Amino acid sequence: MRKSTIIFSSLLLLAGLASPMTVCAHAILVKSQPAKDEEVKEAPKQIDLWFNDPVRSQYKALAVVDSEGKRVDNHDVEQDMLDGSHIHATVSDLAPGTYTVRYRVVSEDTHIVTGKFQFTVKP
Ligand SMILES: [Cu+2]
Repeated sequence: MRKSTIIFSSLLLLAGLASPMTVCAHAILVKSQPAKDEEVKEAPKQIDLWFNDPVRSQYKALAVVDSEGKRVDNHDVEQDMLDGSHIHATVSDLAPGTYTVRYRVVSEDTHIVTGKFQFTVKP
């Protein structure tokens, strides 16, 4: 088990122990570029995600995979220095097709937020 996996498991456990009455204010994805289910004519060079709140700089992850599950991002996820709610990663030259973006961030309230969406590059 990788160390990061153990840390995530611990965080999940902590989150589970928290009272259900706790006011939850974890970050949610509010915008992306390309947008969810968007069909773009030009292949994007970069994938941008915006959350409603700044997210922690640690443990953020953003992966883009093609329809065969092959990873096409450059493993270079970064957080905007001035806007902590904005993360981005660059992608290699994308051929026409449908791509899935998967993300995982840790909210300020320590909750892990994961999600995915697709976009399509038109021929
Ligand atoms: Cu939360």
